[in-house]
Amino acid sequence: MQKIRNIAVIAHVDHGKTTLVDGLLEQSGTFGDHEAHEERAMDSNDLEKERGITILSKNTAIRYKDHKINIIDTPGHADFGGEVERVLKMVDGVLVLVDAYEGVMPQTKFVVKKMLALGKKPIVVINKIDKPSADPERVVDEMFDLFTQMDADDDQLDFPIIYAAARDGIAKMDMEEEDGNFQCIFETIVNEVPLPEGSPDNPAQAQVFTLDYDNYVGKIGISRIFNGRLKKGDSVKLAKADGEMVAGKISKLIGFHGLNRMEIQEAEAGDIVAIAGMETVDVGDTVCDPVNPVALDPMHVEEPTLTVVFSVNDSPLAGQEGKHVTGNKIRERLEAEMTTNVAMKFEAAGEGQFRVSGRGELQITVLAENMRREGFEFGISRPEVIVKEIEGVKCEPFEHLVIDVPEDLGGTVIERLGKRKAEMKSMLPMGVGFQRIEFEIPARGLIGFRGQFLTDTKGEGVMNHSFLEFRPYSGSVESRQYGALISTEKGEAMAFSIFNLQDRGGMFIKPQDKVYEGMIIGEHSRSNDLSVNPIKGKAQSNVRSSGADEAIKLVPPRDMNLEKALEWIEDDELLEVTPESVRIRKRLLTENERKRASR
Ligand SMILES: Nc1nc2c(ncn2[C@@H]2O[C@H](COP(=O)(O)OP(=O)(O)OP(=O)(O)O)[C@@H](O)[C@H]2O)c(=O)[nH]1
Ligand SMILES: [Mg+2]
Repeated sequence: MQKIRNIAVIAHVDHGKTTLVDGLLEQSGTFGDHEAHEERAMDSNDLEKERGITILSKNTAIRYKDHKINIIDTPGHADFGGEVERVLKMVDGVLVLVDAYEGVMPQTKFVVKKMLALGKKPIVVINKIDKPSADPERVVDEMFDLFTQMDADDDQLDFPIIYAAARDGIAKMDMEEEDGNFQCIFETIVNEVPLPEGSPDNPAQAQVFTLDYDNYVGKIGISRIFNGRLKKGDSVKLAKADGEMVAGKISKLIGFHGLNRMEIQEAEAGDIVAIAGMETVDVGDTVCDPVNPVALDPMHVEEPTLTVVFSVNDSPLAGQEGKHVTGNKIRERLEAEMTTNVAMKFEAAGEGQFRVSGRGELQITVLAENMRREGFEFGISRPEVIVKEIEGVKCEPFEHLVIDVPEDLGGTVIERLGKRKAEMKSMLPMGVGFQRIEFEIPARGLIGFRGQFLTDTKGEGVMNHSFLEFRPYSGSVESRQYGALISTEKGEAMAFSIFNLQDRGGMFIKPQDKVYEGMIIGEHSRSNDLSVNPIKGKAQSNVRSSGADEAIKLVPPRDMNLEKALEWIEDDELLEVTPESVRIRKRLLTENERKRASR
């Protein structure tokens, strides 16, 4: 039997997980001498590269001496927290990273709690010790406090600590020591992480924790083998969550090494492999011995907390920029998404309307962004939190929110959050004129808050939140304070009119942008909506001289990307998303319709 160690890398967003995995691949010699690779090589899909975040957990394997170490890199963003929980069941130990300045953040708490509850062996990595503001001692204390609060057992509390600058390939076991390389990380993994339990001689049991899709072999289940052996061509039984047993055959077995996947003939207990050949495979399913099938405990999939409605685009500009515009196309695409993305749910919600639920705005934005890149055009409604009844009480999701703000702005932010039903939990100085304030807040109160927060803190504030639990409904919360500037005309926006409208509020459009009646072209500086004409040329001259037009000095428009726009809209508004544009509109396009509806 091989000497295998299975570990997951977990942390708050941006604390350096993927960078650390790069270093582990590099320093174990897994990349090979001449293999070119990009920074954060595991963040392999386009959106991950562009945004610099991990969206999907991914696994790799390295060799260290005569050990094979399977490593699963997980996403740190709270919206993808459900992934982390599933991944944790597949490993025997974890590297918990924490930024040497930022310290314990909401998602650190979330992942540490799950990891401890599952009885995993932690190795704490205090990362980014190179930062001038780094305070490793304070952060170690914070981690001890966190582990104690979360009922770590004695063995878990006795965690090894590694100090690292992952980006520079530096690590050491003591801050007083000279900088070393990752040798100490490999040694700690090999010495501290328990060997996998289970035996190759037992009947086969492998559990699927991630799905993948390949055009040639179809659906693939990435699985940890807990018992037995799996061979290419084996007949197996697939145990589903509902107890059903489906007969199947392993058409292909795929192993991992570094950034490569290769076909293998056989794998045994303890290892992590990809299994192809079973179209009905789902996350949590057990691939079992056909004669003696025993299912493993099903996996708990976190429930969605947020929902939006995707709809067929019915704006006056519909069909001009996208390839796929019909309800059928949108439905097919959403259905395909749900076959591999277990954290999201989807249901039809009327003619050309589809309710899509997930763990947060980012998860929904990532799906929408992928779809527009594939040529889709569609509308999206304002995100709503999912309210559910628990023991007869109406409950809604609550979040743990941490903000870091310049000291003189704390008051403003606290007041703002108070109106959104946030309850302050603590306030601490953070050095260099900043303070850290923690809150518990209904998720509803956070919708649309980020933009306001950045304005209030002049872009200097940092906010982080992660899901806490469902709690009784907290009554109404304050939402957007400003009205919309709504176009009354269809045509192309003129610089001259935009110039004249600038006093009314912040503009979202620039000259020559297409507009239509009912489209929102800016944020009014007052609370009411205002109808305006953005296509009026310069007075007294019917010649729209573009030369003269360009000479006007305009404030650059506010960049309303998909995420910002989604946060901004209200219930009576919609986003219009196409491969080329993100427009904001009123659901009801004419003023008459809106008046009638408001009566
Ligand atoms: N100064 C410093 N920066 C680092 C270090 N390690 C990583 N970074 C930077 O931190 C940023 C985030 O790194 P990632 O590796 O993407 O972080 P992550 O934890 O994988 O992030 P998510 O997957 O999105 O949760 C990048 O800009 C890295 O270059 C370090 O040791 N020192
Ligand atoms: Mg990452």
